[in-house]
Amino acid sequence: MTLNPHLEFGPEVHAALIKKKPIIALETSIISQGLPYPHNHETALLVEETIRQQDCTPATIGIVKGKIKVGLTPEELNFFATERDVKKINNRDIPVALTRGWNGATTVSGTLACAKLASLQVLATGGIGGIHREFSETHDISADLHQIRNTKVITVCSGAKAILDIPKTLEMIETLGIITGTYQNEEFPAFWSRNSGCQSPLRLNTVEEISAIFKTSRQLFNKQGFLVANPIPEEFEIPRNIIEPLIKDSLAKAQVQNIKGKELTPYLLNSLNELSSGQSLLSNIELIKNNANLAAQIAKKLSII
Ligand code: PSU
Ligand code: MN
Repeated sequence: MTLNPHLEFGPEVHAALIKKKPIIALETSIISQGLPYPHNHETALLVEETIRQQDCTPATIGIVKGKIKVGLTPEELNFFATERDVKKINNRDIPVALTRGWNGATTVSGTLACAKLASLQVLATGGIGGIHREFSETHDISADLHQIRNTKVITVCSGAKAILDIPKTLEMIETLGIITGTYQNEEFPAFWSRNSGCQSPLRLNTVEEISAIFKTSRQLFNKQGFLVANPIPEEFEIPRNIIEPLIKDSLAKAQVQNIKGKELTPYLLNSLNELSSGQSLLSNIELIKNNANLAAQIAKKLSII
């Protein structure tokens, strides 16, 4: 199926490639670093099932003993959910992880790089990384943004995580030339909340429109990402005025404890889960499922145009 010696397809993905069934790429960092056990395992299974119900095939991507696995077996998925010290792998880490034979959970940037190798066209996640709020001191910008810019894949997410500086993240997305729009809404979403206070660059009305824009981009450019921001369903959102003070408290705690780099995003997500008594986790799970569902609808459209 593939000439790339570093890629291995799981049986379900292999069969889908032969049948030319639409495939959705999913990341593993959200499982290993983004959500606590057992919710991470349950969510990973639910998201895969959501995609199957749309007659598409899920391809959860991770690095297993130095191979890029596109489509995990139930045992491998369980490994990523239960093993506590799986490394968080972004795009730059992949060659090192493969050469050293590591296991690694891929972030959006790592997963996109792998999805491109496997010729997949759509990825679903919760929220992408972006520019952190303390940017002027730390210069912390997620590798997700540059990889999205470089990869001809549609990334379906609920915006950038609200722990970030959303206005600055939107500026950077524009600078990088990433097509960006909100599905059926005017504002850019803020992960747990439907609104961020920032106007979205574009309102995207239908999956037909999303597929058609992606197709046009592919005909024009070798590299151009497409970010589809899908607001969390209203019944599961946490309004901004409720989540924002908790974000501020979590950021202050992270600063006191000197948490930086790759540890920062998982630390903040975990702290918010505690401070919101599990509410942020419930919302996080619902928005991921919702994104998987939209990603599958887009992938089906893409397969017929
Ligand atoms: N979406 C979630 N939870 C997560 C992530 C996304 O709902 O934990 C992960 C993704 O893997 C994303 C990463 O790429 O967080 C961003 O981390 P950083 O800010 O360190 O680049
Ligand atoms: Mn970072």
